[in-house]
Amino acid sequence: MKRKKGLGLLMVGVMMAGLLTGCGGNNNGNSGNNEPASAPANTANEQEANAPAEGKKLVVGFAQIGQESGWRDAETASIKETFESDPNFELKFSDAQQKQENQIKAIRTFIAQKVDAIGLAPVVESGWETVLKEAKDAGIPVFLLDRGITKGNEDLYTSFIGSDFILEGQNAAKWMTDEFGTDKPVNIVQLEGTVGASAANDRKKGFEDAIKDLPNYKIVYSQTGDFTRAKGKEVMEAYLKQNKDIQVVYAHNDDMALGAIQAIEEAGLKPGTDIKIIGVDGVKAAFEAIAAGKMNVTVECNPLLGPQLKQAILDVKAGKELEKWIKSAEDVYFGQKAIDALPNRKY
Ligand code: GZL
Repeated sequence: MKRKKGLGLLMVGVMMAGLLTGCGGNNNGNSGNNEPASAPANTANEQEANAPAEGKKLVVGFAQIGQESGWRDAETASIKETFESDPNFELKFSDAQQKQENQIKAIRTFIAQKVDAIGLAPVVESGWETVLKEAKDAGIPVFLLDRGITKGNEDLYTSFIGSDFILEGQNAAKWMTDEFGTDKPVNIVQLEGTVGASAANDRKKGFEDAIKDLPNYKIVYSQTGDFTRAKGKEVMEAYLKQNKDIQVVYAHNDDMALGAIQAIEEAGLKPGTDIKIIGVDGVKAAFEAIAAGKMNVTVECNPLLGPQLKQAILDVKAGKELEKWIKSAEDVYFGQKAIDALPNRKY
């Protein structure tokens, strides 16, 4: 361990020199073109400085959830691009197909392979204590990406890199109350994300807390669509068969919102006009739906977290103290602002 650490530190020192001289990467996702400010390309001598020192690369194991949404695919692309394009890193990537037991298995494999760092996007909040304790006992730093785990386990991971889901829910509610005011009845269908996921729990909490003292706002139906377009459509179809007197759909991600739009059209109603559509993520298809008048707002949640994960790993290997929560900076897009941003959206 000593030798590895020594080597690791030596190489990181070399890389840090390269990083400090070469790239001014930024540490938070930003709105507008939804790309973190790209670092200038390395010049020849910076590439030299970044060249892997003798000995091993930093090996990173990433336990990804799956491929349930456009957002998830964008996050996977960001992680792969970040680590596979850097000769100082080796990425071991696993796709759990939405199953927590597969993520736990992947983490155990990474521990057995003695990786230098583990990244995890926890599909649900609970059930991680045992395996993350095994990683801690093995001296391997764990970084949570995009979703959190049950509170009280902060000692089991180095940092959480991701968004403020409660704020996202509040921003969704704010758009709605700005749009409708408070003096007329507003019936809402809420399409919830994956049961038990922090993104779903907190987007629900932020939204519902924001309207709990507004008697005219009623959530008439709330059901999980598991963050997928197909399920979002299915849930919306079933509900419209029993009641069409709704004014808003609040979907915990854009993919479910896009599925609901299809169901609303097939029921003979006009999404975006008869029923206002609120999504979260900021995927390109949502911007296109807003431009087409079929969707009203998307609350951005930045998936381009690869650069932040890499920087966090380098900082820890260089002995730096990290924030427990490395937050993404995000925005809310509707109307002309969404139309103007569409050409620059990268995911
Ligand atoms: C948010 C992420 C969520 C996205 C969904 O950080 O966990 O999971 O909002 C994705 O699109 O499925």
